[in-house]
Amino acid sequence: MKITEVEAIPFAIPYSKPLRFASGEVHAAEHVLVRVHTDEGIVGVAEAPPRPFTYGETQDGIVAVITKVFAPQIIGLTLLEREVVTERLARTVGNPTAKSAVDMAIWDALGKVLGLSVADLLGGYTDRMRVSHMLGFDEPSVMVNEAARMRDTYGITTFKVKVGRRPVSLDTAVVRALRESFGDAIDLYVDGNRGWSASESMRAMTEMADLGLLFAEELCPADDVQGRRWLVERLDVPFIADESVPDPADVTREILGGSATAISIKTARTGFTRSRRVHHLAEGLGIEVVMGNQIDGQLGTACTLAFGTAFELTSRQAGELSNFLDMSDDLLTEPLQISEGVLHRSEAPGIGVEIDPDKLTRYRLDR
Ligand code: MUC
Ligand code: MG
Repeated sequence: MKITEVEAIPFAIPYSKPLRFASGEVHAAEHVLVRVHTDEGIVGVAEAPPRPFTYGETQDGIVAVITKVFAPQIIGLTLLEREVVTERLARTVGNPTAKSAVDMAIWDALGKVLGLSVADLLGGYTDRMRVSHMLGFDEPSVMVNEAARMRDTYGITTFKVKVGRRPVSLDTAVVRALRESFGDAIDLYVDGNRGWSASESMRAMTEMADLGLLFAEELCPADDVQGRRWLVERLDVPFIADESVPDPADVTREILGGSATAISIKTARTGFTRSRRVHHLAEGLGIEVVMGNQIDGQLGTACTLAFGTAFELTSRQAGELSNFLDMSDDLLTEPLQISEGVLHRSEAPGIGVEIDPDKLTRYRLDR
C-alpha cells in the first residue's frame, strides 16, 4: 500500500458551451489529472480544476506544486496514512485543488485495494443524489431554453442561476422568466460569485422576494464584513458561503460571524479528508449544506457524488453534478448518466470510474 509515484498530467477538453459567471468564464476544461501509484500496481485518480479567479491556481502551477513539492513529501507513505499526507500538504499555503486531487486519488487507490467504494468507506448513506444544474449568464430566453432542455433530456428540476451582473435587473429578469415559464415545477436558487455589493444584493433579493428561492450564494464579498452581515441578517433564505469558505476554519469564522448561514462543500477544494471535517463541522453547527460544483469534469463529478452520497446531510439537497454536460468530451470509459433528475453512484471500488487511455492520449498536453 506504499505510494511510489504521483503524476500530474495537464489536459484540455473544450466546452461545447462556455460557462459565464460574475467572477470569470470557462471555455475549456484545462484540468490536471492526478495519478497516485502504489507498490502493488494500484493507481488512484482524481482531477484538479485550476480556478485562478477563485483560488489563484493555474494549470502549470498545479502540475509544478504536485510534482515538485507534494510528490516528494508523500512518496513512501502508505494509503492508510491520509492524515500524515494532509498534514504534510498543509505545510504549503493555498493550492486547494492540487491538494484535494492528491487526497482523492489516494482514497481512490485505497478503495481499489480494499475492493470498497469511497462512498461506503466515508459513510455509505445512499446510492444516489438529485441533480441541480447551474445556468451561466445569458439572455433570459436562452437560459429558459437551456433549463427546458435539461428538464426534458435529463429530468433535472433544480437550477442554480448565476447572478451578479449590473444592473441587477439583468439577472432578476432571468429568474423571473424561469419562474414564469416553469411555475412551481422547478426549484431555483442564485449564486452571485461576489459580483454585487451588499446593497445591490438586497435590492435584487427584494425584487425576487415573490419567486420562492431556495438559497442565495456568495452574492457579495465576505471581505465586505459589515455589509455582508447586514445582508445575511435581513434575508429570509439561507445564505450559502462557497468560495469564502475554502477551509474548515473559514466555515467557523463565516458562520459564527453571521456572514453566512449555509455552506457549499466542494470536493475539488477540500478533497475527501477535509470535506469530511467540513461536513462534521456543518453538522455540529446545524447548518444546511449543498454539494457544489467547481466546474468539474466527470471524474470530479464522480468525486462530488461519492462524498455527497456518503452522508444524510450532503445528500439532502440536490447536488451540483451536471456541468460536465457542457463539455465536448471527457476522460472516462463509462460516461456518467443523469436520468429522471438523478445521478446514481457506481458500486465499483474507489471513486468507481476508469480513465480511458485513448482519450487521455488525445487530450493530454504534456506529450
Ligand atoms: C460556483 O458555485 O461558484 C464558479 C466559480 C467557482 O469558483 O465555482 C464555480 C461555481
Ligand atoms: Mg458558488
